[in-house]
Amino acid sequence: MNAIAPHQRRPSWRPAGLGLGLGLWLGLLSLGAHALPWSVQVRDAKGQPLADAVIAVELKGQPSRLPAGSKTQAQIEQRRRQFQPFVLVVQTGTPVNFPNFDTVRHHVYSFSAAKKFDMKLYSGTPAEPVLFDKAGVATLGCNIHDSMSAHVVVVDTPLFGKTDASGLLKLDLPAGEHMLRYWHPGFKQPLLREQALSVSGTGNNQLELSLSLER
Ligand SMILES: [Cu+2]
Repeated sequence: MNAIAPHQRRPSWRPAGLGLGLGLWLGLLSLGAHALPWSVQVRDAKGQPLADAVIAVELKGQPSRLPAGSKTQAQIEQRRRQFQPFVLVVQTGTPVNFPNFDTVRHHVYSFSAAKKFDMKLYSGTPAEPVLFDKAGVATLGCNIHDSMSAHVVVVDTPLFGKTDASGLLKLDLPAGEHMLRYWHPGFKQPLLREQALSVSGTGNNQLELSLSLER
């Protein structure tokens, strides 16, 4: 099972296939804007598709945290001595649970500036989730199992996703001049890169992104 993404908690009466938070969607309606299909194809410098690239779009370059009182949560499971998923993307302000489904105990920690925490040896689901309240990349490990690793990428927008095995991600975005932020586990720095993103109301909104990974 994967993380509980915000879209999996979408109330049934909401328009299907729309990757927008409810408040944002209502806001767009009131502005008369509408979401357009947009896609990004991510490849490495040799042209190979890159899975697990994190893509986040800040509308008009405006950062936005998870609204107070939101029920959105996410999780990274521990199964067969692995974190699942390997890369989790959440909006700033999202609580993340770390349930352990293994029979062995794990000790999950992060030393990253974006979020430092330390959950000493435990079984089952810790009572309190970890609140990711600052944008950035937190790299997780387990003190017992050195091969366990995962990343929580915290972004200031509800418009985000990860590329699939073919390096592709589709989002619905309103036309305008936005800010694109992206990251990949192959980056050495825990910093999202950024570039301006223009979404056209009439054109073909497909972006090709080529990433040079520092291996
Ligand atoms: Cu462990």
